[in-house]
Amino acid sequence: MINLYFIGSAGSGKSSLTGAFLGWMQGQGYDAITVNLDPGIENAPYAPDVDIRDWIKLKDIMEEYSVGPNGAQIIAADMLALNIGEMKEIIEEFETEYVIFDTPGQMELFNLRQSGKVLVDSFGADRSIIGFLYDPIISKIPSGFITLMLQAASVQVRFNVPFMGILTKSDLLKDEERENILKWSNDFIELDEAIHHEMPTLRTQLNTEFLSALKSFDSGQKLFPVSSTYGSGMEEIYNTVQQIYFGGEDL
Ligand SMILES: Nc1nc2c(ncn2[C@@H]2O[C@H](COP(=O)(O)OP(=O)(O)O)[C@@H](O)[C@H]2O)c(=O)[nH]1
Ligand SMILES: [Mg+2]
Repeated sequence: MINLYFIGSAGSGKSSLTGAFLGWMQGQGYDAITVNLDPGIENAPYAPDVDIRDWIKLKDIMEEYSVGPNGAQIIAADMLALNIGEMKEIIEEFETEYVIFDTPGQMELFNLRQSGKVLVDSFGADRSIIGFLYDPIISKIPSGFITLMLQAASVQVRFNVPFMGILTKSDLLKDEERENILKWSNDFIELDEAIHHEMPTLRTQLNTEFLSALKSFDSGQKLFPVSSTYGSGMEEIYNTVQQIYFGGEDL
């Protein structure tokens, strides 16, 4: 069983990609289930097979602890750890090959709080892969792209599992914008030029050494453009996972 986690900033397209990738998997005749870990999800674009909302309801937390929606999200993130055992049992009953995890809307609730790490480890870090989502609107500006690379590196350090970078909503980008982003992800010298073009008087040491060190992470490797709206790029996600865990063999 493979656990695939989609992690990314709020609105980067995690839930949409969960639905689109599931749809693609099913279309190919592959067996997969989805797990929603976001207690605050609204209008989920897929029907989760396992849903954190069966255990944790933001409304209940807000009433019980007299907190607003943001406070409730934090408490909910910590409560996640309490339900891991039960959730794991239910997931195992499905006897499926692929479990696709949609993570909380606010990335730091999964990345920084202990429960996210505990969850990934409990479900088997050795059978996991993280798909880190690059929001296209942030990515098309060099400083935004570098910021996301830093976040991706932090996620990689945190979870210590195989990693792939995914450029979401690529249909929103002009061809030139998409090509630039992919170029930066492949070539830190291009990225160095781009950031100096954007900010001629940089106050930080975002030099080629820094960028090349950042690129040496798995998280600094090739990006895969996808569109959940058009269903493009799904096969590349699947192939990358297969490559990492089965040396490219099909299921
Ligand atoms: N054009 C376009 N919009 C998308 C795509 N994927 C997601 N969106 C939109 O981006 C917004 C945020 O998506 P969502 O999946 O909820 O992001 P999440 O917060 O990371 O789960 C929603 O309005 C989606 O309809 C895509 O591939 N193309
Ligand atoms: Mg979501």
